Amino acid sequence: MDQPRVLVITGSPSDLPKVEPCEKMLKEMGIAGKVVVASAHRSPSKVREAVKKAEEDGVEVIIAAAGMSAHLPGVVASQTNLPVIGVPLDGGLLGGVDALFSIVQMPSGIPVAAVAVNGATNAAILAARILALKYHEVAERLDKYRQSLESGS
Ligand code: RP5
Repeated sequence: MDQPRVLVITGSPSDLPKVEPCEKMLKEMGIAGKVVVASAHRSPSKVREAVKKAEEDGVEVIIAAAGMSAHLPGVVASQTNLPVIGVPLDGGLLGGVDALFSIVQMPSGIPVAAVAVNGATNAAILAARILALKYHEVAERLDKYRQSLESGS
């Protein structure tokens, strides 16, 4: 069966606990989310390989999370036409504002959709909203999720 797929790429093993809510929400939405650790600065060739493999595997949205000087989402977006959602992570002296500005301030031509600092859950929901345009089951799960927010459950 044609399953919706997302690549979650993050800059360091130290980011993984902050990325977990994203994995959880993707699962709730019935989306396959593969997590890869690769740094735009320390392992750029691994980033390139992960993006290429994602395209080959039929991934339709990429979520890229990083802290500090967070170039990862922008670098990923420079290598693909897939929509990229950037998640700024806190850590370091500037508490995530550094990562937020790094992700949001993309030059014209290479967009990255940004969520809040540590907004991993919203990144997954935004990915689900994109995939819901094609996958009816994801749209149904999103409806159910919004209803659960309204009813407070
Ligand atoms: C960024 O630098 C990573 O995304 C991480 O948030 C931050 C610190 O990385 P480590 O020094 O903990 O590996 O590239």
